[in-house]
Order: sequence, then C-alpha cells, then structure tokens
Amino acid sequence: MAQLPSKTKSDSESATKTSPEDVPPKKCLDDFISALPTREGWARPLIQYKKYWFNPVMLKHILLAEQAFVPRADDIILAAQPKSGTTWLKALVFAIANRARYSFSDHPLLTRHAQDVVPYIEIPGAGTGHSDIESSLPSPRILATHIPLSLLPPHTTTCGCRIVYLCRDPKDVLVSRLHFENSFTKASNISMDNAFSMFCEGFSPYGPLWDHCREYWEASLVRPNHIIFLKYEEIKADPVQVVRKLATFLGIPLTQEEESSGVAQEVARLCSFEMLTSLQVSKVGVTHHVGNEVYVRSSSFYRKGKVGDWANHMSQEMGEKLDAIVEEKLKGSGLVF
Ligand code: PAP
Repeated sequence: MAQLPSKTKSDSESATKTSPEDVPPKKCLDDFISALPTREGWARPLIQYKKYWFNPVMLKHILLAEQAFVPRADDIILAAQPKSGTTWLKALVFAIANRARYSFSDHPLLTRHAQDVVPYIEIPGAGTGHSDIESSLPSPRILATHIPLSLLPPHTTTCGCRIVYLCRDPKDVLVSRLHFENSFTKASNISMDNAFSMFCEGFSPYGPLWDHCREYWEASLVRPNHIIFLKYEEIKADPVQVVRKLATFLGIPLTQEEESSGVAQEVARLCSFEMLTSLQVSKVGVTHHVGNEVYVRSSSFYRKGKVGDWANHMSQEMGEKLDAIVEEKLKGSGLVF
C-alpha cells in the first residue's frame, strides 16, 4: 500500500525546477553546457545539470525543448528512465490510442519500429522533437521523454495532459544500460564492476535513477488523474490488465464489445517482446537520428526483455547493495521496488 509522500509536489519540484529564464539563449547553449561539470566512465562523457547527468547532445536538446516545446492539454506523454521499457510502452499506448484506426493484422507496428511511432520531446530527427514538425502533429499527440519531471518544459505537468511514467527494478535497468552502452561501438567495453559503482553513485544517463522515479511517483500521488505510475514488472505479470488500465487512464476505456472480441489480448500480443523482436524492422537499420549526432541500431532496443536478468550479471551481494541504496534514497516516499 502506498504511503503519502513526505514532501509535497511543490516542495520537490521547486528544489530543482527549471524555468525558461534559467536557460541561456540558443546561441549561447554550447558555451553554457561546456562550462557544466563533466565526468567520464560511460561510453560517452556525461554533463551534470541540476543534479541529473546527461549526454551533452541530449542536454542541449532538453534545454532547447525547455524554450520551444508547447504542451497541449490533450497530449499523452510517456515518461521513463532510460532502459525501463520505453519501447514497450510506446508500442502499447500507440496501439491502444489507435485501436479503432488500424486492424491488428495490418498494423503500423508490424512495419515501423516501436521507437519511431512515438516521437521524443527531446530528440529531434525521424520527424520528432520540439520542432515545427512536432508542433504540427495533430492532437491528441503521443510523445515520449526521458526528461526528469523537474526539468520538463514549463506547464507540461499542469496543462492538463496525461503522463504515463514507467519504472523498472534498478538492477535490471543497470544491466540493460551496460549492454546498451557496450553496443555503441566495438571499443565500448565497460565492466560490470565499473558500471555498478557509477550507477550506485547516481551517475548514469538521466540519473540518479531514484530521483527520476521519485519525482514522477510523488506527482502521481498528487495528481492521479493526470499521472499514472507503472512498473515494468507489473506489465510483464499481466499485460492484458495493464492495457485495460492504460485505456481507462487515457479516457478511452475498452467497451464491452471490445472486451468480448479480445482487443486487450490483441494489443498485448502485438506489443509483446516475442512479436516485436520477430519483425524485420526490429532487426535492421538505425533509429533516433539527431542530425548525425546520435543514432542507435534498431535491434539495440531489444535484448532479453526479462524480469530479474540482473542475477545473471551481478552477484547477490551487489544486488543487495543496490537495493539498499535505492531503499534509502526513496525513504519516506512510499515507493518500493
Ligand atoms: P530506451 O531507454 O533506449 O528507450 P527502453 O525501451 O526503455 O530503452 O529499454 C529497453 C529494455 O526494454 C530492454 O531490456 P533488456 O536489456 O533487459 O532486455 C528491452 O529488451 C526491453 N523491451 C523492449 N521492448 C520490450 C517488450 N515489448 N517487452 C518487454 N521488454 C521489452
């Protein structure tokens, strides 16, 4: 049972909340970012901005989004700490929101990468990202983000839009992160021990993980009609039930007729790890272009898709240590993993 948070939303947000005045003009962004603390260790150096660590290219786009992104009351925003199952969530929400539009046998998700059907607020390219293209998307938009709640563009949490936040056991996030980092280039060879130490310090892309989760968790308790907090493990345990829950949260609950014809089961099957990884579009090519700055192999978004794979990569003792750190950091919030 969730306890009420010890801090109110306004307390936790005001601690780090950014505002457009804090962000330098576009032409000065590179200088601004290069003056921030930098640390190496992951495949690319990370920059610290207001307690969170970012890839410098991403940080620039987050700051640009801060100035340019205009949220709409009917937006659906999918938020997650990276490697928590964003790809899965994108597929699920896209399929739920468009279920009247597409047949399951001839569905866009069968030919388009799940990452590409929902644009990121902070990642331009592939038709996305705080650009003219994004602002011209028809309502209701489905958008994704890894941006911490306290750094979201102004009014995103208060404009009335719905936010779906997805978190995952931090141990599995770490293992997924390590494999993802080591897949960037052949030269990337970060050890589990190093990744573990960095992660335990809160030093990881969009980390500390616990602050990221805690901000959305606390906001979801304050505004449950606008922010829903999900766990990867919960979707794994009963994807069909989560499809129903998401449809209801989004204001488009499944009808009796849809229940009878098995729509929730069809959505869960279409978005399953087995289905998505069987598709050609998940096996070849690249996705996520930010100019030429960032690209990722399409296949890198799928690895094992399991709960508890951490135990194959770190010792029991390491698992317990990370659990204890996370528990301590989340103390008083009511959020537990
Ligand atoms: P991102 O942060 O780069 O967007 P994200 O999709 O959040 O990645 O996380 C990737 C993880 O979700 C991978 O976990 P793993 O490394 O432990 O295997 C990936 O396998 C998993 N994943 C992607 N799609 C699905 C799915 N349909 N069902 C279950 N897990 C999935």
